[in-house]
Amino acid sequence: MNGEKCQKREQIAQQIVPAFAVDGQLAGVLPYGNGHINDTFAAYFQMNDGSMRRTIIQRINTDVFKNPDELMENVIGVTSFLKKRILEEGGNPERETLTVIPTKDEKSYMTDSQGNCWRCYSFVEDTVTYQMVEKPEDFYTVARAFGHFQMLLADYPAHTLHETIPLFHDTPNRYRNFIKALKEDNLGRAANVQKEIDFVREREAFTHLLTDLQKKGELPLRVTHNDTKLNNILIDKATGRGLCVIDLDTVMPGLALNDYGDSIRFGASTALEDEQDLDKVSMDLQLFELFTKGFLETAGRVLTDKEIEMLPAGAKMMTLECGMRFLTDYLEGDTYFKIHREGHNLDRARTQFKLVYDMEQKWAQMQAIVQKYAGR
Ligand code: ADP
Ligand code: GN1
Ligand code: MG
Repeated sequence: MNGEKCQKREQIAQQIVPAFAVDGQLAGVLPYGNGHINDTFAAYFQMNDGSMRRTIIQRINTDVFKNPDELMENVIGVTSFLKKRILEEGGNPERETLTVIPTKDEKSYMTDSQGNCWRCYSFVEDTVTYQMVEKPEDFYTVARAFGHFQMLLADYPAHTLHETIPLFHDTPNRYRNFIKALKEDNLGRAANVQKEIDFVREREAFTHLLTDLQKKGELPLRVTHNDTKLNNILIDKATGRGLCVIDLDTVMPGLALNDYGDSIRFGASTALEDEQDLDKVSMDLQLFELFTKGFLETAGRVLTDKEIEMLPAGAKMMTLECGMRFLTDYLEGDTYFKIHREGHNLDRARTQFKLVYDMEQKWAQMQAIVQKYAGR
């Protein structure tokens, strides 16, 4: 661990953790998880009876989430609502959704002397997150959990939710941002990536498909998660089941297709999101089928015929959009997504475009699978 990281852990232990209402003696702080946006740590506590307990301590990325008060209001609203619904169903609200641990003065987050915002969650123990599906059948239970999450939030008062990132899945707007970054080309990187630029430009018309249908009233807005990748669900170690949907920062009104699509983008891939050997990257039809089955068994009851018909388009849209976002960030000098090596965002963009291409080759099979589980 480098000096800067050690200093940060020291600062978190001395200034951040003591602000939260957690019992026990702080024993240490370690970096945790693989998110691209927030800085996540696990804080370990020694309890009076000698046992250890840990909590999640997270620095909220306020470059991305500009209004932490509104963000935390959403998180508290959604988790409180989910806890009631989970209890009604006979589930365990401590494990099946996030629990915000307040500060000692009963705030949902604290601000440190440098203006950084920090929050604390209970650690959901005996769970694991994956960067890739390990056992195919797990992906089916993940689909059920994301579908179920959407079902549970179907009656959530959508008008009370703040829009934490404006135009988050407005794909035509993402395309415009990409063109702007390309025109500015502040780092002179565009010349390296002509093939990727052409790939995106050829698909401009497609970027409008779902937003146009929504504007025409043919696709409904629902309360959705908007970031349903596999590492945003905690999987129960004992049962292999999708247990707890996390990373609730982008819960906002959106399209059900985007939640379905983002899960396919990440979880139905045969390779990691940043794989450099593109021969390894494809969209696995078996995983696509398992996810489609699980999602339609749970969320399918409320989806309209049009939504079901458009599921493959949701998968392609989220993959193309994410690829555009990675490429835009590469052109802009890697200011949004955390990177861990040079060209990291470009590697990520390339895997997404390879997946889009592969979906285009498998389009008829994807549609047939969706119809097989449409159940009507
Ligand atoms: P980011 O927005 O950066 O993706 P997340 O909220 O998804 O941040 O957290 C990053 C990682 O930390 C998750 O992928 C998961 O592995 C882990 N994590 C987050 N919250 C919890 C929790 N309450 N219990 C256990 N692990 C968690
Ligand atoms: C980010 O926060 P995280 O790592 O779960 C991003 C998603 C992207 C994803 C790509 C708020 O998700 O939109 O799809 O990276 N989250 C935000 O892996 O921008
Ligand atoms: Mg995450």
